[in-house]
Amino acid sequence: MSQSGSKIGVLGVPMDLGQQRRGVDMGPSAVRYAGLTRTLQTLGHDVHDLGNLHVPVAETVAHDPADGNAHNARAIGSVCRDLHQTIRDGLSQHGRMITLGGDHSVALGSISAALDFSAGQGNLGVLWVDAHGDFNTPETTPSGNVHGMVVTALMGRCPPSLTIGDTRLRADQIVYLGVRDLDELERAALRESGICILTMSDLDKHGISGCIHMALEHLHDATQLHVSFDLDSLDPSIAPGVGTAVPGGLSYREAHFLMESLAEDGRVRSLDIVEVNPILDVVNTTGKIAVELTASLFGKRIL
Ligand SMILES: [Mn+2]
Repeated sequence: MSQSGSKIGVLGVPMDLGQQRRGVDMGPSAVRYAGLTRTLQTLGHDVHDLGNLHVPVAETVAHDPADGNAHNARAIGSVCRDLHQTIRDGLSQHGRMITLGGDHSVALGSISAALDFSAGQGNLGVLWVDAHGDFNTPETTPSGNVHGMVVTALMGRCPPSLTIGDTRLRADQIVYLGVRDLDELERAALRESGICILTMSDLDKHGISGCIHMALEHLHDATQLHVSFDLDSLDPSIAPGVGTAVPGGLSYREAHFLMESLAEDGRVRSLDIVEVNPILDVVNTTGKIAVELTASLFGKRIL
């Protein structure tokens, strides 16, 4: 990803059905307003903004008893099937795709697309950068929010309404970074999952450089990488505009060093920027940091 002059597609998904705080549907606008396209163009990239995918307004989505403990699952699944198709087409056409959320449930569409896209030609690795595990199921969730069930759904452990595309994510294909807040049953499930999880404690112990080394070592077989970046992975002091802020997150430089290292690695083909909530933000601080980190991922260097 460090090479300039490559094509990049950008797709907004104003999704707020996966959680209960209003405002995250304006995330794509906040990140565009902070200068995403201009910043990537400055780095020499050919940026194609595909606009926003249609997402029904929360107030118009009727409660569906069939969703059970996964609120809005059918509506979210329907949007994410459209998203899946658009990202698959986008990866073929532009080579690299950025998905602007919206809440983290959009990763159901973007990652399932990257999985199907890579299935014919190699192996996908996923770096899940998040304060949370997003590893609940309708059986374990304390909230019923689908943005907390995304990884389990990608692995095929959630109902069919949330199971998208043909390829299921395997435990060995994903690495978590930045984790510091897990629900009780979710923690037990993650411990048993065999997934490589680098918590904030691991970061304290090994440093960001050590953690990135471990993550990339774990994903060394992958021919292409997907980065799913939840802005709540950052410390709330530098990214206040998120729905579920947790103290003790990644620092400004740790996050940039991660993105710079991934740029150097060169395998990232797709990125999610999720959970930016301008209503909870302070003068678009979180939108701006999302753009700066995306620039680092796409080749911006200090020297
Ligand atoms: Mn998340």
